[in-house]
Amino acid sequence: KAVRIGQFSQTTLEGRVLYLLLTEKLCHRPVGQTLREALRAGVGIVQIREKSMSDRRLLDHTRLVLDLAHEYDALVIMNDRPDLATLTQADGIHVGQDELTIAQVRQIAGPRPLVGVSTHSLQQAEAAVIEGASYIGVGPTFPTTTKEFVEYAGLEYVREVAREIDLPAYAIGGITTENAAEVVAAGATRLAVSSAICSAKEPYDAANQLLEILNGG
Ligand code: TZP
Repeated sequence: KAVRIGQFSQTTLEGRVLYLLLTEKLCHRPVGQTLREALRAGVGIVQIREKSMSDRRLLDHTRLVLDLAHEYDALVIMNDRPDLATLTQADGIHVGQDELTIAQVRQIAGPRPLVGVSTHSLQQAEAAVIEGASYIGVGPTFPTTTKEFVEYAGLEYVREVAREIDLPAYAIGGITTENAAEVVAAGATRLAVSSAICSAKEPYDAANQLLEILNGG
């Protein structure tokens, strides 16, 4: 479903409360199987996050992920690659604070795709709103081995965003089936995870449990 927001035509994120950052190397099972199980459980957004694939492989991988995700009506976001997102007609692009700005991403990819931004402070979240982000990542909430950080924004930042920011916001960083309830109690209504699903022995069960927690179960 597409809605018009200013000059941008955007796909709504309504109901897409669980976001999977898919990284092949983190997967306990073959990546396609991991993804299918996560989608079957109800993951609504998948980010392709591959730091060491050649562009050719990444293009092939993206096409496979797009086919599978769209079968389940999920969206596919490319980490940091507006060029490849445009070539593959992916649904969106995600950038960090040190990567291209939203305006630069739009110059390359045009008005169609979603553009998400990682934020680590309220000031960055407010800037993302002003710059026209489609959604923000909010973290890191807990220590994680998936990415190196010097500082953790923690649950306090989740609380601040819940109070102050009116944009789809995904808490991220070290979130697991064990601690997700604390994040939801702090006000998160959306979660983004990588290892909690990718590295799980049963990705379907992990995604299902996270969704139950998000839905108050
Ligand atoms: N950005 C903030 S935390 C993070 C990224 C990409 C890693 C999330 O991975 P995990 O395994 O869910 O901690």
